[in-house]
Parts: sequence; C-alpha cells; structure tokens
Amino acid sequence: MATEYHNLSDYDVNSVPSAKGMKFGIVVSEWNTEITGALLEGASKTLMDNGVKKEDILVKTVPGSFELIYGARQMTKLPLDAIIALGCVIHGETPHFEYICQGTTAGLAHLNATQDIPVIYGLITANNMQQAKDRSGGRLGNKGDECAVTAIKMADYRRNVK
Ligand code: DLZ
Repeated sequence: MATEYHNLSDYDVNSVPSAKGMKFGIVVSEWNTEITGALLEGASKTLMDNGVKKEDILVKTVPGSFELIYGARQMTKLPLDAIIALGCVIHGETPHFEYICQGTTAGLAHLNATQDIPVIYGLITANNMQQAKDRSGGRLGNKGDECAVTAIKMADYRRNVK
C-alpha cells in the first residue's frame, strides 16, 4: 500500500507490545532540518506515549542522511533495544539524490543483516519539499510516529524470538 493511502501516524495501540524498560537510540540527519526535526518530535513523542522514559531515548545528530549509517553503526555498540534512523533526501537537479538514497538504504539494510540490534528505516525520499512535509506531520501523518511503533515491535521481536 502506498503512503498516499495510509496515514503514517495511524496505528492500533493494542498491537503495540509493552515498551516498559526499553531503551532506544535515534540518529537524525541535519539536512532538511525542518523535516527531520518534525520526524524526531514524532518519534520521541510516540515512544513516550507507549511508555518509554525520556531518559531512555538517546538522540544524536549527524550532518546528512548518508552519515546515518555510521551514526547507527556506532549506536549498535550501546545497550539499546532498537535504533531509529531519521533523514530526508529531496530530489535536486543532479543524480546525487539517487546515490544518497541508494547508499543510505543499502547501508542501513546492511546493518540490519549484520548487527544484533534492529535499525529502523526512517528515510523520507521525496521529489519535493511538499511531499516531505506531507510525511512529517502533514496530511499523510508523520513517518517518525511509524518508525517509533516499528522500533517497539522490533525490539519486542528481538527479546522474544527463540
Ligand atoms: C549532499 C546532500 C544533498 C545534495 N542532499 C541531501 C539531502 O537532500 N538530504 C540529506 O540528508 N543529505 C543530503 N546531502 C548530504 C549527504 O547526505 C552527505 O551528508 C554528504 O554527501 C557528505 O557525506
């Protein structure tokens, strides 16, 4: 289902496991800070709405989305339950957009395949600023909220998978 048909902030509270005692890392990119700041706000609030203590959320910034890979990699060394990577890449005039999106996506996927802690993919890849606003607290909800719920579910999965 495309995001167009699904509000990113909607979730069934009954489907979210208890996040009591869980610790999360959020690594957030400074590029397009208006968008990434809104993603961070949404993710933090949704974690706390679901029982995570403010002091159990570690937030670190990196310069751009490409650096989310290293930022998240460093966090995998900490005693966290899941890591959320938040960034926003907006299409420009050159093919740079494709390289950043592909590189960041592949890097974060690689961490999921090789590290023990789930890394949640909170990268908005938009053709323009309006699309990014729509997905960071605008008409399509907030991808930060979606990432927070996903982080709790994956942290619970990690704790319980045998
Ligand atoms: C260079 C660049 C460009 C053009 N656009 C974005 C963007 O839209 N969103 C983003 O998060 N980062 C962008 N960057 C920066 C790269 O992610 C990275 O920080 C630099 O290439 C340095 O490694």
